[in-house]
Amino acid sequence: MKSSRRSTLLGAAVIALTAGLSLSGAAFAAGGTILQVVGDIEGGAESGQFDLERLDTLPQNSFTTTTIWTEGEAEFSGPTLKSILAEVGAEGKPVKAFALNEYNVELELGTIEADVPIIATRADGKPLSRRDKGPLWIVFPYDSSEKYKNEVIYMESVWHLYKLQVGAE
Ligand SMILES: Nc1nc2c(c(=O)[nH]1)N[C@H]1C(S)=C(S)[C@@H](COP(=O)(O)O)O[C@H]1N2
Ligand SMILES: [Mo]
Repeated sequence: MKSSRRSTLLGAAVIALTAGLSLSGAAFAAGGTILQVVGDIEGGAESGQFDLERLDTLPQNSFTTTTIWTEGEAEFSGPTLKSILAEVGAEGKPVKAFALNEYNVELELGTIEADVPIIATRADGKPLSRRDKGPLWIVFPYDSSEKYKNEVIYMESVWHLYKLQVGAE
């Protein structure tokens, strides 16, 4: 009795430790949903659930740029925002981006181009950790044009992105 209780406690401790580690690290790569697209989408609620693997199957873009929030250049890569919206039948509809820290912003439709922005899944080929504004970050090629250096674009550069809400609320 005593020893089985102890092993139960030990098991609970191991589970708690594992859960703690997975929250802090790159464990999101293990297959869970990292982006939810909700609202006015086609194909039902499941069609709006994206894990990293599914994001990797969508049309990708990558570019090297500095950002006003990070040091030095990095090559950001990930699916285009447009390809995600197309995937769920949400192109041309209003879309609001939500961050884990409760920040949210309505995206101006005119800023969503064919290849830009991307939902960056990686910087220099490595998954973005929370410390690097991951696991997902809406990134524009800031250095490539003056049109990507303004407050609207900066506002839309949502890091810790986890949800896109499609359609009017
Ligand atoms: N997750 C998240 N992304 C965010 C924000 C935020 O608070 N949280 N702020 C936005 C705004 S309003 C701007 S202008 C830019 C710049 O934020 P900064 O004030 O930290 O430079 O990041 C954008 N992305
Ligand atoms: Mo801002």
